[in-house]
Amino acid sequence: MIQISGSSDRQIIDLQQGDYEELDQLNAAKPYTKAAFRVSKPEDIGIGIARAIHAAVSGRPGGVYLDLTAEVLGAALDADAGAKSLVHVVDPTPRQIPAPESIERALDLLASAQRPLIILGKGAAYAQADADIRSFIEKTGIPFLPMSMAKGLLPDNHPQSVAAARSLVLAQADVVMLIGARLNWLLGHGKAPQWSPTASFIQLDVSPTEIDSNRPIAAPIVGDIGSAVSALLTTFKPGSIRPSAAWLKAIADRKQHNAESMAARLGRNPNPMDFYSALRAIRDVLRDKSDVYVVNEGANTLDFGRNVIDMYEPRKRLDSGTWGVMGIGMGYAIGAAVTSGKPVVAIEGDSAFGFCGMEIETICRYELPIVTVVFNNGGIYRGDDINRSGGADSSPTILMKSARYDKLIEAFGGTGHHVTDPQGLTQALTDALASGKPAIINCVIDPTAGTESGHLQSLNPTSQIGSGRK
Ligand code: TZD
Ligand code: MG
Repeated sequence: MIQISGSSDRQIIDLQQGDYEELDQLNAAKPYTKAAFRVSKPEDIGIGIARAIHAAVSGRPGGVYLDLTAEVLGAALDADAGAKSLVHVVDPTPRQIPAPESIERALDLLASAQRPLIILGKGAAYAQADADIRSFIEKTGIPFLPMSMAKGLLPDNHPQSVAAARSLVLAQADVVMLIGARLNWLLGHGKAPQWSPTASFIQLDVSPTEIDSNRPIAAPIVGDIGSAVSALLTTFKPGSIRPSAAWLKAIADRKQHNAESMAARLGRNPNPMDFYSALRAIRDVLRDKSDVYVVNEGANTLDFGRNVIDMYEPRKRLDSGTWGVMGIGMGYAIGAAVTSGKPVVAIEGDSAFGFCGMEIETICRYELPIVTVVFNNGGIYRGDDINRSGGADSSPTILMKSARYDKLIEAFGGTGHHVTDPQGLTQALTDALASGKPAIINCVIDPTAGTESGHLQSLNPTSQIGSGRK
């Protein structure tokens, strides 16, 4: 994504003389973007756009900022400059072929493995090398685990998916191949106790500086994922890589055990609804609608949603991602609907929705086929927290339980639904998707059902406020 903006008068900004909307935008943007550029001369506009495109899409893609000074904005710009610069950018994503010996080294390591594992990150999904990735996984028989935005690269019901045995495979794999996935907090930094301290890692990444970031990588493959996987496929000798029978059996047993507990949780029908019974209803409606994009944010709403809603196609799930940021939901939903023309279901925590909910005006103005399901549990994580300081105000994590998010969209001509049970949710979601029009479903969830930080309680410090409370 390239963000283009005009800037106030440079001389006034640089001397901090106090201009209308004075801000040194270029420097403000630098720490948060992959690159930031400024165009100061009208004749440089084409070069500026070309530089921004190269920076945004080459290597690991990222957001880029382009600042246009008042002189550039005030000049009669060459109307074709943008188009010309696009022609100049012949191939913004040239292949980055990995070294052949890095391919051999990785295949040798995999051949030595008893308990191999492949982790697919969103880099693997972005690479759009779906057929080769699937072919490598199926030909080697290696179990794979998709990170949340790689879900659907191979369908979630693929027999080699080990999403349902995640903790077992992380702890016990002896050789791990990371494809476009980083060993960041989402993967426990690759460290014990989540991982075996003796596991060896292979990492496919377009960015050489990612190698050894958290743990030594025995076999780095630096290159674009498409070239790397295709080289692996052509160099690989069939039969040379064999996950042990004991490994596959241990995984199958754990998958079955976990699938049974999940089925039991999903099968319950508590009143009021909990996350599972609501997500079950959504899952069942979406099961045969693989064209639908799924957007998901929140804490429990995100963590449970990721596990319950299966994806069958790549790049169809958009969520809070690496930084766990709230407020991306409505923007992602609008982006997905506009660029694909396909329907979107945004599954939003009520707090998460509050960060971006006003975008429903845009959704209604453009009549986008977006159904927003607000999981209304009356709060951040849960709706029954108490104020530990003992004051009369409610806890700062509490939101209004009686809020009718469905009424919001009616103000803009959209359709609101208020549901309190899975049958109502099924009906409302089915109707809303059939209409192809903007809708919000206010989905009432038990305020006591969630946990602080979803599944990430280990990251929470213990509150000192009111800790001596009786
Ligand atoms: N601000 C921003 C921009 N990003 C964040 N991740 C947070 C604050 C902290 N935070 C989380 O990590 S999840 C969350 C916040 C505020 C909201 C969770 O409440 P929810 O979800 O209602 O969206 P559940 O279903 O009630 O857990
Ligand atoms: Mg909530």
